[in-house]
Amino acid sequence: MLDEKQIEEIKAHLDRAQNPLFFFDNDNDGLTSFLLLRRYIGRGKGVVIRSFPDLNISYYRKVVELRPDYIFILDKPIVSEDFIEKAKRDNLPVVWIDHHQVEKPLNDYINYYNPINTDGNNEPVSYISYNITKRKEDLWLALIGNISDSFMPDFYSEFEKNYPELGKKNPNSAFDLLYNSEIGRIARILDFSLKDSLTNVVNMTKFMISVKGPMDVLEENPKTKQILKRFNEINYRYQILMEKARAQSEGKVIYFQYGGNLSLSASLANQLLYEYPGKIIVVVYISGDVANLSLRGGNDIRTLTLEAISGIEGATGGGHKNATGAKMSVSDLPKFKEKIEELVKKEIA
Ligand SMILES: [Mn+2]
Repeated sequence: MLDEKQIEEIKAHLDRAQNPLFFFDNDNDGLTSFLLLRRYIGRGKGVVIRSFPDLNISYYRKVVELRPDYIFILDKPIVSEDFIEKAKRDNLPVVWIDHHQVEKPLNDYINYYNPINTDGNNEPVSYISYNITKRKEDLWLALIGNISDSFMPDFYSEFEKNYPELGKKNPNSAFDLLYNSEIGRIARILDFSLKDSLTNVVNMTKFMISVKGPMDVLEENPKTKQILKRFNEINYRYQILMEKARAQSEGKVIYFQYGGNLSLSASLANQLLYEYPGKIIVVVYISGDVANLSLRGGNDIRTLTLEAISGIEGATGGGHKNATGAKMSVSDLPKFKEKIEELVKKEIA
């Protein structure tokens, strides 16, 4: 976790920012981090980052368009050097809060906060954000971000006391809550609503900035209609993919490949890991010539991922010790699959 001094520094940045622009990662940890900070200071705009693996230079157009006096970047492991250079030239302070393990060095210009560099732990950015804002009425949002990133926060008992009907008694893990409780259902609704069109994501974000409590997300009304509709559509497709993936779960490595116009890899990989603990999960989404992968399982999936892509030209990958992503050309997939099998075998021996 960040230390007291770092938390105070971030608070001071937020206080100084009159018109901040928040860039956040395209998942529940990124979304709820933004919501926690935005609801705390009551001003600023948010932009979801859909470029992978970095926040790329094309997003600087939002800075030009919205003319912020501060840039906050949440839950994104890489920011393009051009983006930072432009911010520096425009004299815009950049505050970057992340929890991914990344290779140094970073540009000195950035105010960079990462718990890994403080005490070695990697609590989600939503956990850090909650510890900055400490707004009790937003505890449920923080919990959604945390369990979506497979993290069980120390404030769960407080949540359960306030919302006994949404939680679960003595959950085994964060994912136990994600898949087997009402707050988990709300988390899954938000996760899929991030996969809607940009216009609908903007509307969802606006709704979430002023939402009173978790029950408001579940209630069907004009404001939640599109969110719930999108959830039902995607969940239908998602359940079919889960069934297909379960059907190929015999080996130590569950390798599941699919296509279509929607990537659900991170969600699929998380649920497969929950249902098949001890296995190595590789979920591959194919879009044209490009394969996007989500990997889970084992003691250190990060090392395994990096080793498996090391011989493949143009492949990128990284993330956490327990969850990674990778990207490569479709033609390199057989080689990658073989390498994974080989590495996993070696580890067993
Ligand atoms: Mn994230």
